[in-house]
Amino acid sequence: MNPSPFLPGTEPALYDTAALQALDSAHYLHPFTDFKSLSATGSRFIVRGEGIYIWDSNGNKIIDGMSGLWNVNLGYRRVELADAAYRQMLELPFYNSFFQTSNIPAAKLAASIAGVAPDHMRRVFYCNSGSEANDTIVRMVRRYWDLKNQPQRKTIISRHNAYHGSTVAGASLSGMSGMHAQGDLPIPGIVHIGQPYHFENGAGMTPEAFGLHAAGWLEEKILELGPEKVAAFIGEPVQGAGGVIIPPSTYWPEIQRICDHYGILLISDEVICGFGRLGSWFGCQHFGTRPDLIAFAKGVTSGYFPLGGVIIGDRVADVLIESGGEFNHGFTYSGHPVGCALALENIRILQEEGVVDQVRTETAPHLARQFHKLADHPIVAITEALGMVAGLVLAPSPQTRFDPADEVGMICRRHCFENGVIMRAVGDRMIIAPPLVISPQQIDEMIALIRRCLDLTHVELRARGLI
Ligand code: PXG
Repeated sequence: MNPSPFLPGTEPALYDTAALQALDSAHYLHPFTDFKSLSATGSRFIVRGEGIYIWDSNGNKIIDGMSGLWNVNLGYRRVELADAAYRQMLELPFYNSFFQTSNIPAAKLAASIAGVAPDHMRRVFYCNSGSEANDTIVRMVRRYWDLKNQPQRKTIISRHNAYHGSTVAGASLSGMSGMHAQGDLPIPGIVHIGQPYHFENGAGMTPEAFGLHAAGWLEEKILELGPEKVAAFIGEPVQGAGGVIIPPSTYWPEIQRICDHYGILLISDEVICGFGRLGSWFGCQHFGTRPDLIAFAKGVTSGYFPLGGVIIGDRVADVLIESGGEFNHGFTYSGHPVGCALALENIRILQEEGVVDQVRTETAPHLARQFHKLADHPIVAITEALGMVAGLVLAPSPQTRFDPADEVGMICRRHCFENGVIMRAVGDRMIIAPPLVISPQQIDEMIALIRRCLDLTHVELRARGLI
């Protein structure tokens, strides 16, 4: 009997990496990539995964400190997840949910998600990704206000440096200037306020005072636009792609108060935070907000299948349902039976193995303790951690910052990759989001590798005269 939940495998095969790179560069345009420069360097091929580890085509074993792309929460090679998909593929690989039909996994999963969501959220609308979830939300929010006879309430307020996806509406909701610059975004009716990044924007203020101050930017924007024109506010509980920006504890309660005061909808984009990442089922439960809509994707299937959706609170669902009339929106693969069967199994494992509680009570506190020890490193200005996400700022000294043009994050990221750990660089922030199943011993192994890579980065920055 194999005690590990991961399917045992043979040693990974070695591949002809150069041939794979040639193939890749001849035909495959990658997302968020400078095509020209990638074709000059060649891609790194990941060929296999097991637990928290992945292997590249040259046989290197690497700790996946980013859970794939914030999504492989149960780790790689979970046999039950693969089995659930296989069994459903044989039983019913596809049927649509359009013309008054349904399928068993889709209906069961909606109930299962309602069971872990906040009490007032009992309905689920499916799509295939986080971007589509947020596109769905834009349409749903506007439909809600139309049905409430307040069609002038169109504007959705988001934040700079937010990430809500890459479709036209998702990229518009996102607060990334580089994305807006391509394709004349944002679309009308989406505006942005500042992010609650204390280290960068809160000089001279305690985190608590800054949290209230940053939430106040929402109220200022509502008053500037006219409260009767504002439909909703959207935010990630912790900004992920923006660099693991963990807001002060005062921020979200004040945002909730402002939304309640002006009657505007609160949207929690839980594509990263949902399904246990912060040690709670959803980030809103950790921060104490009561959203009207939740966007989810990624961790719902631990990344084994593309599936996303929207969880809808009673305030919105009651109006959408009671008013009657068709909601003219949906996708071929809304409620895909294979993705839903896999997600059901994923949630069953999270529940039966107590993964979320284990993160909250055991592994996240351990990660925080170990990660904060990196703060003594000469090129680390601050460290922050919450649940299974953490970030640090690379800086020449606590009072100064590197020149963004020197791309120190990319230097550090390269050392990480070459030394067996994946960390993501966002400007001068180095971030991690390891699988929720990482053990305390594996956390120690990961932190030791990160320290080594910080040392190597330090040496390289000195050699380049950047310190
Ligand atoms: N909302 C949030 C909060 C996300 O993090 C999306 C929506 C869009 O999801 P899809 O499934 O459409 O990609 C995301 C996705 C990064 C990175 O570099 C992060 C994401 C996607 C790609 C890269 O950190 N998050």
